[in-house]
Amino acid sequence: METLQERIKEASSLEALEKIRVEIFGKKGLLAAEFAKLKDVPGPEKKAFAEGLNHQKSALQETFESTLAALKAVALEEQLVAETIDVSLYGNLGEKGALHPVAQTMDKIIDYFVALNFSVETGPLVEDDFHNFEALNLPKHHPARDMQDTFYFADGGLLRTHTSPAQIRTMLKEKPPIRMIAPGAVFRRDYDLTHTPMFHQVEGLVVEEKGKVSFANLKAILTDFLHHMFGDVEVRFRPSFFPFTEPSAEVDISCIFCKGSGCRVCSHTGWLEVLGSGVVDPNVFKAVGYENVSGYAFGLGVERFAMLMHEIPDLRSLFEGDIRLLEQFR
Ligand code: 2U9
Repeated sequence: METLQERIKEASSLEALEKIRVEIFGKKGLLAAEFAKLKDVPGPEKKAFAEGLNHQKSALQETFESTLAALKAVALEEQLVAETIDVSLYGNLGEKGALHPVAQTMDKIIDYFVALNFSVETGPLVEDDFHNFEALNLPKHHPARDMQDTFYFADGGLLRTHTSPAQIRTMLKEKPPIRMIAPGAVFRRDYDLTHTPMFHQVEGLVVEEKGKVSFANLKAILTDFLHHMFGDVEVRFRPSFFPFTEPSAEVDISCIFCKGSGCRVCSHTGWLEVLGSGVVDPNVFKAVGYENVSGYAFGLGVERFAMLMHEIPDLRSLFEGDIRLLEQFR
């Protein structure tokens, strides 16, 4: 029986102890077998035999209980260590946000011109007739001033239809030379697949002493700029007309989707129109009091650039705030 005491004490886990319990105290266990012998013990010895057995049984039970308590304490300690919560650890930080694709595109455009020492100028969104139209060689009855295109306020003020008034304000405030870009929101009464009532432009303006800059400089800088934005593309200049530039050109790149062989995006022409540009019309310089200067200017729609760079088919999806679209630009 001494060895049974030891076996109980040496149980290394609750499972091991349970096995020993069944072995000793179970219905078919060692104690039950000992008690069964009682019936064969001769009458006079029965009492002493039973007392001896009961004594051993309670001694074994006592050892069992204390061992059980000790093993339970160890198990609890192990569980507590395993389940410890370290409150100093970082929690789940969630997912990182990102700039909106229009902001990312705007930054890439601005980075190019800042590297070439252009200043970045801004102006008010609510403008007046002079800065938005008159000074840009868009006289009183020019069709671009139509109520169809422009948001007017009751007092004659308006939401700027391009960022050009920022160039006018800069020229009125500073002397040449000017090397500037004007990024920002503009407003037009338009809404379909490729037009929203608010969109973003970046316009550029360079003004130097007369004769120092020409269409050749414009062509060189815009070609390099389009390579910065779209990589290895063909660039072509097409004659066009803008009231504020003369001569004027629209600038195309070879279609970035079909590489110029013709597809739906480029209407099977192989070319995508991406910029307007030209040599600044003398009437614009006259309006701001500049004399003996030459200059060139250009303009682009940022959303159109973002759509082409990321193959976004519907302009309106850029303004819906759908997280599934935005998640793709992290
Ligand atoms: C001044 C003088 C000239 C800016 C220019 C364009 C051509 C042009 C469009 C591109 C797509 C507008 O966003 S868009 O719809 N812009 O084609 N912009 S020349 O010319 C200026 C600006 C300011 C003082």
